[in-house]
Amino acid sequence: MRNWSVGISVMVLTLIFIIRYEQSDHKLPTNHTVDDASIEGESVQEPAKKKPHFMTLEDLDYLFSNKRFYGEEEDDELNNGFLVWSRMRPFIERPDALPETAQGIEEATLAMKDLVFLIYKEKRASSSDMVSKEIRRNCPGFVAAFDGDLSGLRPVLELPCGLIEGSSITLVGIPDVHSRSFQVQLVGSGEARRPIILCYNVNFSKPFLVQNTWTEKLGWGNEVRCPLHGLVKNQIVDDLPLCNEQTDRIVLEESSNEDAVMDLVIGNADFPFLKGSPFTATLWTGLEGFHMTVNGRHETSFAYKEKLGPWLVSAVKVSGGLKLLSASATRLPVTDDHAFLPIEEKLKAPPLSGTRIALLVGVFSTGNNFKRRMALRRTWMQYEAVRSRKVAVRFIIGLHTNVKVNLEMWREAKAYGDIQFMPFVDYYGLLSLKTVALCILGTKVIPAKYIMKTDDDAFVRIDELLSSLQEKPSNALLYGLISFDSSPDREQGSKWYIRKEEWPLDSYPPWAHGPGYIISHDIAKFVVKSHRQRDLRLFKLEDVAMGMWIQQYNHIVERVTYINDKRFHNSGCKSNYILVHYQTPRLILCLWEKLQKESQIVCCQ
Ligand SMILES: *[C@@H]1O[C@H](CO)[C@@H](O)[C@H](O)[C@H]1NC(C)=O
Ligand SMILES: CC(=O)N[C@H]1CO[C@H](CO)[C@@H](O)[C@@H]1O
Repeated sequence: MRNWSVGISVMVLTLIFIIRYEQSDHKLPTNHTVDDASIEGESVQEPAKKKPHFMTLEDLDYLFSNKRFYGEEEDDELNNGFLVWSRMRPFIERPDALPETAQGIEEATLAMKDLVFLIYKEKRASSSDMVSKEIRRNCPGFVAAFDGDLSGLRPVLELPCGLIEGSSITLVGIPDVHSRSFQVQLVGSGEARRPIILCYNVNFSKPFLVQNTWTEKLGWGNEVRCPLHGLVKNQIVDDLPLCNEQTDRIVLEESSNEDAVMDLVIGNADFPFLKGSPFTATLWTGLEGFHMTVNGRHETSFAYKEKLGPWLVSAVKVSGGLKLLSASATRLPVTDDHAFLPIEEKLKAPPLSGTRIALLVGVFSTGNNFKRRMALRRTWMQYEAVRSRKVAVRFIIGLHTNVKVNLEMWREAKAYGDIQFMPFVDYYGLLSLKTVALCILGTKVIPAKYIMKTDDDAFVRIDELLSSLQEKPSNALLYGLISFDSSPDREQGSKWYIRKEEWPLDSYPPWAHGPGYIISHDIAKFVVKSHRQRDLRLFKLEDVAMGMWIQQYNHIVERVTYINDKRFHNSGCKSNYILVHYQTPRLILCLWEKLQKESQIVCCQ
């Protein structure tokens, strides 16, 4: 009886929500990735493309309007994760917005709608005792497919929660004896024409390997071809060359006679793939790019392209002249089971007191970095100053394009209360919007004397930082590892490449390195106010952008203090640190243990 009434009330509420949404001149919600029986009956049409619609808190309220269903308590949880969301609107809708903004907002709006559908679906399933395993196990740590499952066009592997640094995909197969080529593709999620985050093409005609990306908007990117053709010879990704030297040698031995080339291929062990011979190929994700190992030898590397990071991958496709024997992916992002297990009280963010705190730390993170966030919660977020609310730590996260990742983040936000969602998808080019969001958070929501920006792979010694801050000015301060004399990277293709239109001058003003810097409250206030008045430019490198904004502040106040401290390490670790960067979750736990058990400020390797 009870189940019945819950089911009906869900249907009624869903209908009300659809009607209200229709009336409010918004795009109708569609079930992009979720099939929901109660929606499928409706005839839903995609309206023509409009200017991206910023989803306001009011819109979110529509989506979550259903207090009777969720209960007041969950409604608060909703609001807790969206404290900056609606305040971001004026900063996002400016005409000189960063290039990725429109796409970022549009995709986030769709992602939010998909998420609401999934939450409805889950609630309904659990209230009618049909809790499905599929919903519970959103993010598997390992997926595999063997022989029988591997035919046809559908992806050979689905990766619902993307890849993280250290994930790997292993394919075992045999190129056909008459194969001309075969391809492995890592595709993203989203609309019908999914982006290709890596297309790996093995071509036997020459032979060569080609790596590239594809998006609907930009088409194919700049390919990397092995054997290399001169030019980019010395480029490295995560300390690895773009192509294996032995593969490169094929070019030198190459003959103009096609038959001779064919003989060479079949008999030449220097090309990693041989027709008719089984291979084991492992594609793994580093910090900077994808790497391919074939039969135990590193063959190729490919730097991640902007907006096409490994976290966006949602499936592996294989095509061409190849018999695939097995495919598997391991070390995928998994979550703690926050939704179903009791949460340790000490891991939850202490409630806000409302009074001004000493320090707010904003940790820039991204959707599927579940492990990294848990590592911080268990380590430096346990400092007494954090537990006693003198310091607050919040993760600043954009939405993901995959609904399952968003659902996991949603659960995580509810469980720990330390996540602030951004109204856009987490593209690298939008990082400085997060910086603005952090300034809003530290001035309007959690007022703090100092505001710090850091990353989810950094370890911060909060105690040492606080005592160090004690003797620093309370106003007009930038504190961290400061670059006083640096210039824009004009090398096309570099991750830091800056066009003249973005920054015409030959040097940057002083700026502090992104893994960890601290600003005083007045600077944050200035940043928020001046952005609202559009007096400040947006710039895609968030740490340099902060330096530019502070320089402008300095024109007004003429007394900004820049304090450089070499104990902030922006790459790697050195003992007696305040902050270290590029630390894996395992290293973060190790650093904490060394501090706790041995009172030693030393690195772990
Ligand atoms: C393989 O290379 C040949 C010669 O360069 C080219 O004509 C052919 O289109 C390539 N095949 C694929 C699938 O890329
Ligand atoms: C309205 C709409 O988009 N419906 C889709 C919901 O999802 C199913 C399965 O994924 C599709 O077949 C429907 O077209």
